[in-house]
Amino acid sequence: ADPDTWCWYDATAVAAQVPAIAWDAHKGRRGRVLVAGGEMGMAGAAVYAARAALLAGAGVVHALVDTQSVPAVQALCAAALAHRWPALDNTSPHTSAAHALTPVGTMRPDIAVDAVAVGPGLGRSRRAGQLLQHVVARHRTVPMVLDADALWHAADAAQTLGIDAATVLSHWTRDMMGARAQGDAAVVCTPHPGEFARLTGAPLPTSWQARADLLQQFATRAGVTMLLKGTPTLVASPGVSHVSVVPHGTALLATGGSGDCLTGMIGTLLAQGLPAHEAAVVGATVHGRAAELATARAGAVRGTTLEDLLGALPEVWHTIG
Ligand code: NPW
Ligand code: AMP
Ligand code: MG
Repeated sequence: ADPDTWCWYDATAVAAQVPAIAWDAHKGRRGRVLVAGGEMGMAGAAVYAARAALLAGAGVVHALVDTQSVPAVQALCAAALAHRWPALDNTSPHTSAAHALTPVGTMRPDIAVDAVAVGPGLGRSRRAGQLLQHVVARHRTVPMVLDADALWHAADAAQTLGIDAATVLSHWTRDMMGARAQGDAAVVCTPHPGEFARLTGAPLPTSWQARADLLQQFATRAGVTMLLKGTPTLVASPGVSHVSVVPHGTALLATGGSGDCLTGMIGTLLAQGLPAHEAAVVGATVHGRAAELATARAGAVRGTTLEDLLGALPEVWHTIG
């Protein structure tokens, strides 16, 4: 690979980026994260994102989920505050919902968050698309991670409008003042290869150099940090000349819900003030190293679950670097 393009993993540099938690911190100072998703039948995705956000050190996690998913969140992540999806105007098609939304009842408007993680288990309904637009519009001033079905909606909107998905993401994530146009992009998108292919409208190239180039171009056009999952994971950002490579993880992660955990972790790192590129690299590193530790503890991938991944996180945070 071209040495100017690639930034290989540097454990010391990654460790130095982990935000410190002050000894006199209170819960409002350790990062307040909103996880939005979890439609009926996929409460688990929001639960794993919320649990991983807490295990990454968040002080407060809010979960904005479908009404039917609230009991699962309360039972399986009792530390999170659960909120129901607002009732939204269902008369406008979701592709134009960015422009015309009528939220009827939502999270209390005085609830402040430091970062938003949207997409895990969000679903592909028009209602889910409206919720996405609502959440993105309402929280434009805080950093955000877009994953899973949030990316499906971006690809769907692109197809419907006949424009490319990078342009859709760019519009969604900038306010009228172009707040995110300056400096580091405070948005991270975390597609797996299938989701990235959906965003670009073309199969993923097989060569790593071509993948990195495509990811970098997409990140630049969209104005967001792009984390392409895989073995290894790649991270590209506008204004960052190299593509970072994160070579950690085991096939323990090849299981439903593992990406949702990563999304929650990146949400916390963003909430704690890490810039987008660093939040993506640190999140993927710790996620991958927790999988390695959990696999080593068990002696094999088979028989390990996401509970083992989450259980390994404290030691990874403690020993990183
Ligand atoms: P294939 O199978 O290889 O031919 P989707 P999703 C393709 C929620 N979840 N890794 C693949 O093609 C998520 O949060 C809820 C993966 C297939 O066509 C989302 O909201 C859970 N896929 C929602 O489900 C636990 C790859 O992409 C397609 C690939 C849908 O998310 C599970 C799959 O992608 C899940 O997280 C790769 N390396 N390469 C819960 N417990 O609540 C190609 N593909 O259709 O976006 O589905 O990722 O499951
Ligand atoms: P998702 O497909 O959204 O659930 O995300 C899966 C996560 O697990 C991503 O962070 C992938 O990079 C990681 N992952 C999946 N399979 C493997 C594997 N075989 N080895 C290492 N990491 C993996
Ligand atoms: Mg996923």
